[in-house]
Amino acid sequence: MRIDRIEIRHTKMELVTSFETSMGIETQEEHIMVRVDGDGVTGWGECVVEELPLYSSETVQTAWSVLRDCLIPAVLGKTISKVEEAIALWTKFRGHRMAKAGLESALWDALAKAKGVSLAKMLGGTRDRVDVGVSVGLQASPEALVRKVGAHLDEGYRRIKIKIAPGRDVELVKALRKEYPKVLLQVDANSAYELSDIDVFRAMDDAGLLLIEQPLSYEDIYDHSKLQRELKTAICLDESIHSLADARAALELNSCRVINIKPGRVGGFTESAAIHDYCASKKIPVWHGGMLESGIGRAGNVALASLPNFTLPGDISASRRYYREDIVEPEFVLNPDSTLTVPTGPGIGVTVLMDRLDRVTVRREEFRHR
Ligand code: NPG
Repeated sequence: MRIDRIEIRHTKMELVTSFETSMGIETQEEHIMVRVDGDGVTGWGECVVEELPLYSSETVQTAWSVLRDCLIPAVLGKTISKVEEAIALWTKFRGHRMAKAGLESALWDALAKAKGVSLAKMLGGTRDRVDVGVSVGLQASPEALVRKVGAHLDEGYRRIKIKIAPGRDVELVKALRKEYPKVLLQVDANSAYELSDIDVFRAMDDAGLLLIEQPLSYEDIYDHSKLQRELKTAICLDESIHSLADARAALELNSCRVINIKPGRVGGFTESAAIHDYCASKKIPVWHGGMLESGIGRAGNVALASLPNFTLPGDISASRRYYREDIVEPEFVLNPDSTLTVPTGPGIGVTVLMDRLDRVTVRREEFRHR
């Protein structure tokens, strides 16, 4: 496929409900949608950067400039038959994994469409439905959290993740366990604690949690190994894992027993699949994280989560949980067994609704090969 044209769009989409974590409160999501055209096919990808460097060091502005000045010039006008060939053209640029993942996912979609196969199939997916859960932000009180979780259980979600932050942790787990002793429950600290806070985690170690996600620094692997040694509950790393090399270090140091995979955080589906395969070889389960994606990113996430070692439910909820109107059709709906159906059409298998995409686009830039 010859890459003739690439377009990037900065989008702003209002969330149905605000989302509070230890990093702050979000009411809308700003991402970059990437469109690639070549040989009569169009591929779409979503770059999951945010307005401010709170979760990752990348932002909409940094990703925009790296896409415009480095990644797009590296591939525009080139002919590629595999995504690896595009990666080889930009691999000299260090970091900026979310920017790379946005462009890489659009290329995966375009190449899968050119071949007439689904992205899930092209990535090596083996399931037609993927287990999913819901990630619940910090609420005003433990009672409000219990009510919110109850509402999600009523919707059919069978796995609940809650956000914790210093001072808003053990009592939340206790309140939920009192009301829902058996529900599949996990907590996510988004790097808000230090090793000296170990008593917080000891206090929830008998709560039957599936896992404790990213308790310590977003740059740490070593201290997590010390914490994991002291706990029965599995630690899962998210922010600390940027690559296969990080995953290897984490598993060799026994820093965690589970890994969260987000293509944006690790630079794309290719690196995600490599981490997935490595974890499978070490009998370490993985699950798919979420970055409040629109239907474009969600479709890619569902495809990736259909690989066999994604054995824990992902943070990939139904479209309605995030946005009143998604920008793709069909939108993603929750099946009664707490799964989402993996699209089977070519590429990401959903259609981008251009009028809706136009309404949420605040800036657009187009690059053509001449
Ligand atoms: O369902 O997409 C989802 C949200 C899952 O909790 C979720 N994401 O830390 O994993 C996280 C968190 C997040 C969301 C982080 C947005 C950064 C931005």
